[in-house]
Amino acid sequence: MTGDSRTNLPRLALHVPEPKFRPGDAVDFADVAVPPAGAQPRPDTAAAPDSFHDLSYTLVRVLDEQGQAVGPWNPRLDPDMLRRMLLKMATVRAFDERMFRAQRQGKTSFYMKCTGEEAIAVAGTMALDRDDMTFPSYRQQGILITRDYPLIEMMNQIYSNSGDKLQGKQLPIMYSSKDFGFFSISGNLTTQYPQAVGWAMASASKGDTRIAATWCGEGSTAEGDFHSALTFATVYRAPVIFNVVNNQWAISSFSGFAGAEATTFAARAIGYGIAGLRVDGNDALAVYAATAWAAERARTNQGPTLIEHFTYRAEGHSTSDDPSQYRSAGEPTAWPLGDPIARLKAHLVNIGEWDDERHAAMDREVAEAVRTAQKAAEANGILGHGLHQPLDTLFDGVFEHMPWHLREQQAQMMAEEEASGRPWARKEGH
Ligand SMILES: Cc1ncc(C[n+]2csc(CCOP(=O)(O)OP(=O)(O)O)c2C)c(N)n1
Ligand SMILES: [Mg+2]
Repeated sequence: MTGDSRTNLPRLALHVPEPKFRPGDAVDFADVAVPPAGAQPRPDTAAAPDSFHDLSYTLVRVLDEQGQAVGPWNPRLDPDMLRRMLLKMATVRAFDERMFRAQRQGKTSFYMKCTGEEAIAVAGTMALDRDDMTFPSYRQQGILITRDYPLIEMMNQIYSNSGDKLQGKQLPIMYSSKDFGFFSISGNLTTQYPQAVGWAMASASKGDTRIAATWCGEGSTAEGDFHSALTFATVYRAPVIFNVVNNQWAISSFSGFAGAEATTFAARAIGYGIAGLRVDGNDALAVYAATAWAAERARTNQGPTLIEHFTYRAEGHSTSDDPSQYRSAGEPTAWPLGDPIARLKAHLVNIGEWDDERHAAMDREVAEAVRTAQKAAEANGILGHGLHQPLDTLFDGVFEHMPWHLREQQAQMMAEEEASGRPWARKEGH
């Protein structure tokens, strides 16, 4: 570039973030600060947000390296609840494995796993009330599974088959269930944030007691919606929990492109004057305790909390992704916070409430439950095998009264299908 004659000044330059490790590099996460479990103070739920800024720069941790639950954040859950938490996390993982394979077998066009992040949705949901409203991203299938949503319904949606309650109108995995307090997933990143705040504000303005919780990835915090949501929430002290799932990657962009080199994602809370916590996202008990604390604040009109869950996306972004093209294969195993299922299992073993045989039996049980649901869902159809939603329903459910131009398009589509001689299922046929 020419045009500037002031040669006595330094030339301006941009900083372009670069991830530490690329394919083929040896991985060393020694510079990831992992404070000891139990070392972080737990403020009173009525404490002012500016009295615990340090909690946005550390990691709230409960489970130590020996599998003991330690410190003031220990939620002291009874063993039945811990076993239920483990079962739900194992179910999420088994479901993910099965549906990933189904995509590779051509039974669906798309799937997204949450491997390594199971604790965040499962423990977070267990710390909420059943009638609290959730506004998830696409990686919180653990919410539905924890609330006992039928696996077959999730699979019907993934297969867009004749049993799909969303009539094949959503991308696979973009579930929606009002009855289970699970807001429709949107592919447009972070739209759920202002929607959660709006819902929470409505709940408060009606004098209701239910709160909202929402989740987005660390990459999604770069969206404008994230910031306008936080502004509304702090101004009106909306009863909402903001979860930022920092799994280090946004498809092939590392967290540095969303600002991770400069500060933590939890510290975003400080600028807005809301409560911030940074939590070990692979520690189910820390996730539970942080969510319960934030829920208590919301329920007692102390306002919103932003929780950064520090974790690692152990597998690809989706079935359309190949992480070996942009990151080192050594990262998932070198990640210093371990595997959330293995850590909760070690804790249950440590307190004498679990063992390898029971764990193996549980794995068999969840695999069987997933297999049974899959068989039943596949009887309703898989991709390309005809048992899809009747074609003439394609235009339904958008407007209460279908406008003339859609009626015209629908009629044209049906006429073309009729003329083509292709077999297709009419609405009446079902
Ligand atoms: C508004 C918008 N921009 C871009 C995309 C494409 N996109 C889909 S997922 C994704 C990465 C999001 O990463 P992150 O927020 O970290 O969530 P993660 O996938 O890691 O859970 C991108 C860029 C989109 N869906 N919507
Ligand atoms: Mg991410």
